[in-house]
Amino acid sequence: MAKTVRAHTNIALIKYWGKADDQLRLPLMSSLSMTLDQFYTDTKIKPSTTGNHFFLNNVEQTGQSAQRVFTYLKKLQQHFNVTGPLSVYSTNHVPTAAGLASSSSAFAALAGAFCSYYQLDVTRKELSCLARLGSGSASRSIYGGFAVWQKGTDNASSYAYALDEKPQMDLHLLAIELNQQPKKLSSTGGMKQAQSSPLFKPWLARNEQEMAAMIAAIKENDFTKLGQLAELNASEMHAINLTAQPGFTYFEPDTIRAIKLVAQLRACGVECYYTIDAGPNVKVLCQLRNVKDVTNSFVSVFKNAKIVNASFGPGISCLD
Ligand code: 2P0
Repeated sequence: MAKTVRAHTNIALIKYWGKADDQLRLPLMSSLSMTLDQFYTDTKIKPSTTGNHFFLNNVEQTGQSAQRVFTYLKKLQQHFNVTGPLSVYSTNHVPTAAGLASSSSAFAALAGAFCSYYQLDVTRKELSCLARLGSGSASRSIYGGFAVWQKGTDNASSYAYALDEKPQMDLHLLAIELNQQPKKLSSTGGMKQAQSSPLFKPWLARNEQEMAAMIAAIKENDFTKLGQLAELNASEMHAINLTAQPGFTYFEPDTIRAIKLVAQLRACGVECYYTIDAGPNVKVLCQLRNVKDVTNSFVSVFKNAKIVNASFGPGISCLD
């Protein structure tokens, strides 16, 4: 019996922002993420007699998002030499209020649901590779806590592994929704364009060093180091976008205001750091004792901002 599979969203603290192979979604750099408890996708696959279907939150999808799912299913079917039309039922528990992208949890859950449907016995390492083929960041959503996606050199060697699934670190991520507009440039498009920046190669050359420093910060349970490294890495990624040829940015005026607010809070002794993905919204890293102060400060500056307090989430699981 096919099962419903749940995968949680992850946020990269060391970012994946460039592909070495578009088809296989092999990254140019290794990355490291925190899986979140608050945001997840549940997916189940059932047989179909009328071609492929994709239902998201009970609404049948057409157009690009459905096409991406069908292309991915075809790729997996070819890989495992199986056939047949499928109906995919997904529920996204990623509140639009959080402004978080959901492709990491979506493709991890879909890879898991596919394996459950065809009763394929795969390891988590293999599942991570399969999820990667749908969306790079999905490779990391197989695991809870902190996950590392080692870039690898081919389909078999580019997968994520669990660095620490039950971290002891006091770490919260406040997802601050400043802007609900859909982004104009996809991640796939943005990371391609970014490679034209003169800063891209030097950043790539620093990847190993940044990964090692972040892994050390996690092993030493050093929140300050983790926050500093995450903020620097995110700033580097966005500086690369600005200096691409032609340059672009995902920032909106409120993004800059949020960055300044984080700096002000720190100057006042409220330790917090930001990380920003391929969109205008900001995620703030802090410890439990500062969650209230950070939240209140953001609410007072951004009257309409929605804020979700997340911490470590679990790895992929079957629900029924
Ligand atoms: C990350 N992001 O490491 C980076 C940081 C956004 C900024 O992975 O093209 O949806 O499907 O492999 O995984 C978002 O990109 O990209 C992403 P594709 P994906 O989380």
